[in-house]
Amino acid sequence: MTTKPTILTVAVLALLATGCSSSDQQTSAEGDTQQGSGPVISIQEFVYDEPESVTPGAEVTVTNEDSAAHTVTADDGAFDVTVDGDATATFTAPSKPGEYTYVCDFHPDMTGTLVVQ
Ligand SMILES: [Cu+2]
Repeated sequence: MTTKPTILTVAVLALLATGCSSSDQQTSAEGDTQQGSGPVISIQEFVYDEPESVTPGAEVTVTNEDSAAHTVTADDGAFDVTVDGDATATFTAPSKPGEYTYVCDFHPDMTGTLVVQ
């Protein structure tokens, strides 16, 4: 019974060595850079904290620090995204410049304005 564990150990070590030699690190580094540079709407205690403006067609990240789910729903339907509690979501800003008022579907008192320019 001593040979089988030895063979398994060698196999696992070989797999680990293969995984370490891949180029995964480059891919993840690029992804982190893109995420960090985009506009963010953060939601905390049922209040939107929005950027001054975003560029047309920008990917907007929505971070929800509440335990309750919220939505970012444009009054004219230009965008609509649901963000679960303690979660993050993204949506694409309208391509047409303007001021887009939005509301939370679940909490009508939550309102904001997305300025696209
Ligand atoms: Cu809400």
